[in-house]
Amino acid sequence: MFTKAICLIAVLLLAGCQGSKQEGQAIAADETTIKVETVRCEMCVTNVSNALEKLDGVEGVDVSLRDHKATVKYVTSKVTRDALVNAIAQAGYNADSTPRNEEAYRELPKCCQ
Ligand SMILES: [Cu+2]
Repeated sequence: MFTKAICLIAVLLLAGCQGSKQEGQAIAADETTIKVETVRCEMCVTNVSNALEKLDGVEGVDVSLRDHKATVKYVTSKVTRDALVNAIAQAGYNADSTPRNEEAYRELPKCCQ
């Protein structure tokens, strides 16, 4: 009887630990805002959005043409903020203090240059 009670407590404790671990993984998402000053038209908004959305771990992107900023929701265990900034720069747009990739910039549609 006593041993059974110990076993039951041990099982409950174990289940409790696993439960809280899963909760921790579920809330590992963050939201950040990145300055994208060279975004000038809807095509730019699409280009920047696509560059971010193809990254694994990005859950939501909102690029504001008026405010020149990209708001990104991402899973911190899958992708870093630096990787988000780099993806924008590689698409041909300045991102925060990271300069755009000039080659990618030259390949943008004329309306975006
Ligand atoms: Cu454009």
